[in-house]
Amino acid sequence: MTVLTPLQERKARRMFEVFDINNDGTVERNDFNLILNKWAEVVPFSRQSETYRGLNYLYQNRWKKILFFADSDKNEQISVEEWIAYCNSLIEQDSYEEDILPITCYIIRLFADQNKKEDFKIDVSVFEKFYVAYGIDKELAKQTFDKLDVEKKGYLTEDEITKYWREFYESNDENALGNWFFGRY
Ligand SMILES: [Ca+2]
Ligand SMILES: [Ca+2]
Repeated sequence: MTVLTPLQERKARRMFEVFDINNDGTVERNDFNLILNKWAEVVPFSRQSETYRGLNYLYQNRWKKILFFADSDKNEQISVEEWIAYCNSLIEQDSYEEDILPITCYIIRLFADQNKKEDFKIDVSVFEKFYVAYGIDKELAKQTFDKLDVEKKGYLTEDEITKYWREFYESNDENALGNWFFGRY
């Protein structure tokens, strides 16, 4: 069994902190509902929309999988220890593309559709919305965006975002820029 390196564990803890959006010390279904409602607010889209139903479906599936694989004591809450064990198994199974990528692409495309652009560019204002949806300080969004926009283009592409997210999720390289995906780690 692989064990997370200290760097990977630090990032797993940061991810837990981000997903525990109501800050009650566990990740539970309600955190995902709150995140979904935040998306509805910041994108925005209505709670009666197809978009809401689509994203809700992805989140509920994700939550069911998390419960199944991570909730060892079956209390429908994920403790930080359960989360870390879960992240460990995700890396072992190399499941980024199956578990994580679909929701990310769905969200990026929400912004793309809204702007009617095919090759969507994520500028700092959209990046700030990502952070607001996860309850992270906007100021940190700007600092992080500047770090990630290495070529100083003023935008990030979908490919760059998904590459950084993947690095956050699984990289063991201290110098990987994606480590900063959620502002700090
Ligand atoms: Ca929580
Ligand atoms: Ca539990």
